[in-house]
Amino acid sequence: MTTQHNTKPNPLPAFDAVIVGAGFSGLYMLHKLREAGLSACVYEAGDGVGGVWYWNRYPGARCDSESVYYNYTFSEELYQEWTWSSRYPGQPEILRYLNFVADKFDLRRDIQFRTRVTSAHYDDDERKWRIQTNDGATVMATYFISAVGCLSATNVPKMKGLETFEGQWFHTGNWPHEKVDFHGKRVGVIGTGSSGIQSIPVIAEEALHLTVFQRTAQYSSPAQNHELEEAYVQHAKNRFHEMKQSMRESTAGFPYKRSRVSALEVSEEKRQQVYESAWAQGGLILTSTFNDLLVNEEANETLSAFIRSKIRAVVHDEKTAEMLMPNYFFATKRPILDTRYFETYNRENVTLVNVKADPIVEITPKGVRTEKGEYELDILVFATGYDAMTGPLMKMDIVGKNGEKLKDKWAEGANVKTYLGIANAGFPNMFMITGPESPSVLSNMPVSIEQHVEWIADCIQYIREQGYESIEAVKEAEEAWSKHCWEVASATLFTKAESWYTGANIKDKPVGFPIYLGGVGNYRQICTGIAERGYEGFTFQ
Ligand code: N01
Repeated sequence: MTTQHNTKPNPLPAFDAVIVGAGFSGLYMLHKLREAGLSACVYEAGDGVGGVWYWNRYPGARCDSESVYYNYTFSEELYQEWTWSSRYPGQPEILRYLNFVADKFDLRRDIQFRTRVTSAHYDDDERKWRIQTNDGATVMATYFISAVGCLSATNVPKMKGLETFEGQWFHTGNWPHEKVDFHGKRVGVIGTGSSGIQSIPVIAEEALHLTVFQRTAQYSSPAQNHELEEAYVQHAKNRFHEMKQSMRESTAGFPYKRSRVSALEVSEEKRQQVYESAWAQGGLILTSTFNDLLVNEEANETLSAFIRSKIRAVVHDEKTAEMLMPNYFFATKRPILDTRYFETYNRENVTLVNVKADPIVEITPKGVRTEKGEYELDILVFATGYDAMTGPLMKMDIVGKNGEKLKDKWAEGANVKTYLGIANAGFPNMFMITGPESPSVLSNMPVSIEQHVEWIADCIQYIREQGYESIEAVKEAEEAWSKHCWEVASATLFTKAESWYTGANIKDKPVGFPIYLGGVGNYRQICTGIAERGYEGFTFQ
């Protein structure tokens, strides 16, 4: 690992940049900074690259962005060299891809694995970050770059008695490397978000009995996953430049065409045809079938009702089907793609428990006790999600100028405020890749990651060329961005649901909407414009 020592005597190792996390974001950030001639060190808690794809090894884990679009596009050579096997890439394949990237660009030599950043404090005098890791080391860095991802702080709800459970328990986002054997076991899954809905059908096939503890019934549609034909992959490769441009200019980072038609301006028959066709096609396309599904309650209800009818048609037992009926606005919680999820409830070895009607009281040594009974279990799976977006950043003790803690800045009651989701007033030379108030989780992540990494690398280049030492977001610019973010979100139905998007899934977390919904293409233009105008909304020293 190359270190760059200051001219002033300094006993601590010093880097131009410290990057936290070796997932999609951290790997590309390292590559970009190296290209620009900077010394950089990546700290990664896992013992391999991959980020969420390193940790999420639960049964059935698969991405629901189509593989040919879920790629880096900064290198055409890389795009041409890698070939995906299925429409939606499985976790092992994505992990292989990220390892391939790390090897191709020789990234590992600047990554320190099995190391967590515990704190990052800005030294006002030195204008540098003092970064501590869990192995007791301290290093200095001019730039502190968070590449921690949006969904890496797992949420295991505090349930009375968990420590007394005599079986094994796991969280989907922190799954063991060894295969968990469900054969002959009584298994419980708490949670029916994307992770639960992907793992439930797979676990049900193996387990002696599966009990699903559902709090909120969810909309889910078939992924229609399948092996990819060589000709299809080749076609995607041939269209690399066109596809890259289209994704970068799009609303959500995919090269899909979005409808310009309202769901309410077509006949019932036409609407059903459109929904049936999207259903058969599979994937996230359902939300783009009409242009007002996410802003108009009546329009949304047409699609919500369509999905409910699909669930009813699949699930044989009426009582179970009723428990599975979602009643929020479709897609205001993260849309879910599944493979034979609702069919799973027709199996004799699967029981559904509605924990809204029959709440979990405690975990006992033998299993889960609800108000109405006890379910004996050998294995308990928490598919209970994440303290999203701010959670991974808050796990580190980040202290900016004048001793201000990021935790206090984003404290309870005060909505998160950032500038562009990239920077924070009071935290000079700190950058967040896909931070709160950027398009992040409501976009195709690699597209948004690349945009941030490239913007940050250009910004650092600018600072160096101009002979500045630091850059910092201006408070007023941050206020204005946050306000804009909220205005855009509140014109949609997204803010009406209780979801991890809003923070409602985490007890005592301030509820807001820290995702920019103005579209990936617009957002890119805004960020580029700000840079072109000499980094408007930032000050330099
Ligand atoms: O987490 P979630 P996830 N008692 O928060 C329930 C991405 N991802 O890991 O809805 C009982 O969505 C909770 O209930 P409720 C994707 O962006 C992508 O599944 O809050 N239940 C909910 O059912 C996704 O959206 C992929 O009422 C409790 C579930 O647990 C995000 O990660 C795959 C509870 C949590 O669902 C998170 O998905 C996997 C409690 N105390 C993940 N606490 C793909 O690309 C929580 N729940 C396919």
